[in-house]
Amino acid sequence: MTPSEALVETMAANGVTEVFGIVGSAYMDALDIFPAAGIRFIPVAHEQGAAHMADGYARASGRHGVCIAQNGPGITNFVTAIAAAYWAHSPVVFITPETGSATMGLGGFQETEQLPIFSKITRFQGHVNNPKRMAEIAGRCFDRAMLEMGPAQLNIPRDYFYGDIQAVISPPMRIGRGAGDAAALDEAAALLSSAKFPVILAGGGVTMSEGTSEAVKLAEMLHAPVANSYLHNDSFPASHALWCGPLGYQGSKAAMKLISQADVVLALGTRLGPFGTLPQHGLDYWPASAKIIQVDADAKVLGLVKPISVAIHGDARAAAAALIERLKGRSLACIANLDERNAKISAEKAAWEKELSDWTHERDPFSLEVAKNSKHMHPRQMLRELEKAMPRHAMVSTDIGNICSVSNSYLRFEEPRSMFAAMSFGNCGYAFPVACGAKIAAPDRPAIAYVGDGAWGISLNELLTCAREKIGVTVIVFNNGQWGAEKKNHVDFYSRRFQAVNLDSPSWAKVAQAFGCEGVTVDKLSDVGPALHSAVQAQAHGKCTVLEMMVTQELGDPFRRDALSKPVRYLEKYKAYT
Ligand SMILES: Cc1ncc(C[n+]2csc(CCOP(=O)(O)OP(=O)(O)O)c2C)c(N)n1
Ligand SMILES: [Mg+2]
Repeated sequence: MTPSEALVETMAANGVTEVFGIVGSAYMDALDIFPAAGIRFIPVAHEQGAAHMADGYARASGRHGVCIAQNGPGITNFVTAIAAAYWAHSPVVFITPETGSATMGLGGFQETEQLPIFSKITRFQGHVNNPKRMAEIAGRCFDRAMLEMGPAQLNIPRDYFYGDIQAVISPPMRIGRGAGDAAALDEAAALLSSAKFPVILAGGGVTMSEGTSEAVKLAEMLHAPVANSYLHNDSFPASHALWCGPLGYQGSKAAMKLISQADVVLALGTRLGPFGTLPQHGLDYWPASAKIIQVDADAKVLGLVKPISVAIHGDARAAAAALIERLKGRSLACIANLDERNAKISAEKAAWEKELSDWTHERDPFSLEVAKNSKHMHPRQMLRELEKAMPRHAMVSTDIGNICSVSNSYLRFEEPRSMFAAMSFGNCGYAFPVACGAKIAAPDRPAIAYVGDGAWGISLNELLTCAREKIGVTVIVFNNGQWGAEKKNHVDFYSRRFQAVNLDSPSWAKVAQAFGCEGVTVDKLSDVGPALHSAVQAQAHGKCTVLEMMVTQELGDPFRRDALSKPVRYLEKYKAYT
């Protein structure tokens, strides 16, 4: 076969049915035969969108997301999205055709070294150094993306698509992780059985390992409250009596107050990322003296951020099942105070729900001032309406911004693979293309993106893709006329010296219509639910709708109070800038 055929056959062997990208001569020989291999090529507006879509596709399906682009600029356009996929543990295989091997290093057309650029944001880099090795190296990229749960790069000098080779297409190699070291599991079971106030922190690993039912069973056995790790609100069903909401920025006070009382925490499938456990709502909730059992499929993150007592290198689902086995029939200290703990769980949850319902608007002086004469909706009330109207089985992606962050308190899910947030990389422009990819992976589920009006400017070009490819997603654009999250820092630290934070924008509803999508402006709380409902119905007809929510400029708590300090100026000319 030819190397192009070997590549495409390897993709087919790995179950690839969709690939995102922008057409380019570098890989046209392979692209030509995609249809014959049953692969749909989805042309996008910007390669960043392609890689985000591959990320959303992978996160929604649990299968590889794949993208490809032209050597040089097409590939450098991938960078931000690949970094985001890296921190989201998304098994994206990104194929990077490179300058031809015969001219590499001469500074020809569209030439840049493509491996160093991605070296720190990729779990595996495969370089086809000889066309005869195309199938072997491509296959390894697909295997490693799953083994390491993250992006794998397949770099191919563009002349290596051509030639006559002998190739073996190996079947995919999926390596089971297992529950982890038996002695560590024994130790964890002993700690859990002697715990008086065990709490489970369910992370992304629960979702990725399809371990929800094991997590539920273990929680029920211990009657342990369960918190979601930051931006993994789909790691435990929200309707369950033991669910208490997410930790971290704009998370649940109930989760924070309950975990602060824990004597043993089971951190199940979470790296305990530093941003996700920062104090919030004035609560420094991390239980510093509790025993922490951490389970993760990546041994390198065990004990990396927080001190832990027991490290379990294993699959979250398998480890939970192994712990259930060990705890069966054992006497559990936490059963003695069951009623008392149950009462605490319900009381904290009820208190937080009441607080959220009463928290109709922000109450700091800036927010009160800007909202006073505004006819627009309060963001929190609008978010509550969206929560109430959220369809069953919805997948929601969220961007980076003040309102998207506040939405964390109002996003609850019953099933895994439902929430796709920008995670630790925190790039504005994430949510919309990710929702497009998720929709293509799961066409029967509603796909909804939450995006601030600033971040919308980065990503709205993919409306073209939605219109052209009939991708039915719903975008909720929060129009507050500002880069609000950054403006909040001007308010808190820079004496309201606003610079580059106010946005003058066209009607986003009309812009959407000009792209061939639906666009609706929503200015009344009572219209929020019905507008979401109609937009979700339109998804079935491949219609993308932008719901432009007109909201006040009030601002919730900032992202990084921890990382800023009041300005200090020594030079005379800057003295006024304090
Ligand atoms: C790509 C990128 N550029 C800049 C930032 C810095 N940043 C973080 S939040 C934010 C403001 C977001 O504004 P908007 O999308 O309008 O949402 P809002 O805060 O107003 O709700 C900016 C610029 C970022 N996170 N990512
Ligand atoms: Mg904004």
